[in-house]
Amino acid sequence: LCSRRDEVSLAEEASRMYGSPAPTIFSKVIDKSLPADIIYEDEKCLAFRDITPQAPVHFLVIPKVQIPRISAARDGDAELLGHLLLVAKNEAKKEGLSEGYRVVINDGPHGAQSVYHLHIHVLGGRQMTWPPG
Ligand code: D5M
Repeated sequence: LCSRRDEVSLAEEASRMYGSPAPTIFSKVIDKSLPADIIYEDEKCLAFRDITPQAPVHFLVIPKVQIPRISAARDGDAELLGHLLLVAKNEAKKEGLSEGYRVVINDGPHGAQSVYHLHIHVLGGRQMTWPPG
C-alpha cells in the first residue's frame, strides 16, 4: 500500500528527527519482510494483532516513523499521536469492543517496554482489572 519512495522518505524523516534508532522487529512488520496479521494500514501507521495476545482481542497501533518510545515524542508529533489514538478507537469498534477496552503504552524499563518502536496496545473482549501489574 505504500510505495518504496514513501518508505525511503519516512526513513529519512525518522533519521532527521530522531537520529537513527536501532531498527526493531516492527521495522520488518512495516516493510513486510516479517508477516503480521495487519488489520489496518495507512500512510502514517499500521495496526496488527499482538503475537502474544493478553486478551481475546489484542492489537497494536504503531507509527511508520520509528519514535522509539512515548517519552521520546516531540511537540511536532501531536498530530501523529492523535491519529494513532483515533485509529486505535476506530479499530476497537470494528473488533466489536462495544463494552469497552484497555489502551496501554509501555515506556522504558519500569513500563516493561520490550520493543523500542512506539506502540499503543488495545486489549479487550474480557473484563480488565485495576491496578495493572
Ligand atoms: O510490547 C511489545 C509487544 O509486541 C508484545 O506484546 C509482543 C508484541 N510483539 C513482538 N513481536 C511481535 C510480532 N512480530 N508481531 C506482533 N506482535 C509482536 P511492549 O509494550 O514493548 O512490552
